Amino acid sequence: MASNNAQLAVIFQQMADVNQVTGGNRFKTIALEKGARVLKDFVKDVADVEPQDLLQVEGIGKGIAQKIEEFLRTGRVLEHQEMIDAVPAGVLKMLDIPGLGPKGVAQLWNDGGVESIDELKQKIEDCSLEGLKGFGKKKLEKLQQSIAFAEKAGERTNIGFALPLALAIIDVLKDLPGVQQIDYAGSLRRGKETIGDIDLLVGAKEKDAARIMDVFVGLEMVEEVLGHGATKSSIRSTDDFRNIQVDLRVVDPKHYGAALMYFTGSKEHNVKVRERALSMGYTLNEYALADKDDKTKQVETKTEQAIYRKLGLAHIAPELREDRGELALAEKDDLPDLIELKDIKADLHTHTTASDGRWSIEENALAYAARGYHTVAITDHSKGQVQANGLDDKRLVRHIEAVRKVAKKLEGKITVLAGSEVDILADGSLDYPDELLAELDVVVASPHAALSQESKKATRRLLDAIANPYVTMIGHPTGRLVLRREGLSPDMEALCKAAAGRGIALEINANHWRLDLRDTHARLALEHGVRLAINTDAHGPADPDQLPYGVLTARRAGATKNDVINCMTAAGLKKWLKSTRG
Ligand code: DGT
Ligand code: CA
Ligand code: CA
Ligand code: ZN
Repeated sequence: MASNNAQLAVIFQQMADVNQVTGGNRFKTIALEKGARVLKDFVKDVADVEPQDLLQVEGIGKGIAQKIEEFLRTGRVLEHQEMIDAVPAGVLKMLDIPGLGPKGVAQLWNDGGVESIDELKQKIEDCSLEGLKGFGKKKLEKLQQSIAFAEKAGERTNIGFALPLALAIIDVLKDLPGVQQIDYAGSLRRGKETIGDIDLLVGAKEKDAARIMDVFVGLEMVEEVLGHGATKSSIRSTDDFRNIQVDLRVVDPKHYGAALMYFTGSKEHNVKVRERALSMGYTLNEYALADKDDKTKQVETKTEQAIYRKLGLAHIAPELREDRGELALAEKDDLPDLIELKDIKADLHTHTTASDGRWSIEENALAYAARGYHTVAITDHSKGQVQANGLDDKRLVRHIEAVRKVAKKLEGKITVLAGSEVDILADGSLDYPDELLAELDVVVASPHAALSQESKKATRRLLDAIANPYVTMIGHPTGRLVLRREGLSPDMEALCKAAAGRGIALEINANHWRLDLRDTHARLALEHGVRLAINTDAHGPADPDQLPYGVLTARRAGATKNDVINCMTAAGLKKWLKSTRG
């Protein structure tokens, strides 16, 4: 997503939230939310669109267009800042509590006199919110859990926020004079689902370092400079970029490989590599692999490859550097040939305006055709998802016809499959009868409700879904939301065994809020011979861009393209889908 669009989407969403908290005009909230959604999905950067063309875009009215224009001209929206200034900062922070929402925040603030998360915790504790409308005992207990979960999540951020920020900064720095190499390192390079801070590394000569640092701390996305030194500086990014800490280190290009290896981590991986180096008569630090007895004798410094090679190891992909047995595999040259983004040729879990998506069947399919995919499955929600406009049995029948019609029209361009994301109800039954599921090419069965069910019940529920003969895969099996919701904790081993037995797939939902299966679960699935699916669950045009997060998660699990059904050829996929129907 272009960063102007992303920033504006955040601004409009925040304005919509604050407007609700302050009891502002309802239509204004709707217009702002719509603006935020449209911008999120807008493929072109708004800066490249003529003002009069902007007004032609569905969902962008005069008010929104004026604010976009103001932002492009001044870098901010004045009304946005005024709105934020009018509400106590602690009240705004309460908007981040999962499951509360702007209306709840307004209620707590106006009628409960709560002005911060700490106050809220205190008042729940001493029962002084008793009798507050809409906040019964159960609701308050849930709230308490959400706050505790959010606190445990601490200062980490989703990879989906960290990666775009890192790329935006690199985009500016890479062209500065003297910059010979530049990479993001740390947990971001390892593709972890959450990031503590971003570690950037630049290879440049000492004489160029000061100027590079000056540009870095002066970037427009900088809110606060935490440190400004000759070879290391740290900043905290603005609200629009989620206040993420970014460290930048400049090293001499001669030491770049050793430094990149060191700052990529993980710490645990580094420890194992260093032990190996010592046992072979070397020392290893962020400058060099050197002779143990004479440290001035640097053996390798320039590239990671060379250092690993000297240590008798094949190059280990960053995603595998977690001390999960990768050294033993590298020693035998037995590392998996990890899946890459370009291997993905199908998306098997997508939505359209038939349920809660923001594009038509044809718009969806054409977008995937343009990406070079050979297949897309249309999998709208089932009737249990009332808030998502899920399809009842009758509507599904008509929807299948509509999908078949588009499929026919686009024959030769892309294969469009008729599917459903059918709800796995709390008791393990599916939201459509088998006769209806039999009409579909792809059945993604997913849990959406009752996500705090105890583990045994959750296992039973998911096992029942796996046993259904029409199910192609389980979608986002735990229903967790990264840093927001714990989700189900089923016996993953039992699910993997059952899925392997049925020959069906388990999904890695690539959306950065989900990443479900998570890396360790996906690894377990592979150990049991279960095929993985990597789907984006796209609801609109910007969502297919979530794919990298799913692929990184699969790489962390050690997946090759042969493990992932989305990498099959069109014919291979067709055959595999058939095989799931016994
Ligand atoms: P994060 O930021 O919490 O998501 O995780 P990382 O892995 O990015 O950790 P961070 O930012 O503290 O440090 C970046 C890398 O630098 C880390 O992965 C390994 C390396 N590193 C940092 N401190 C140490 C240390 O004390 N010992 C070793 N061996 N490596 C370290
Ligand atoms: Ca880090
Ligand atoms: Ca760091
Ligand atoms: Zn979905």
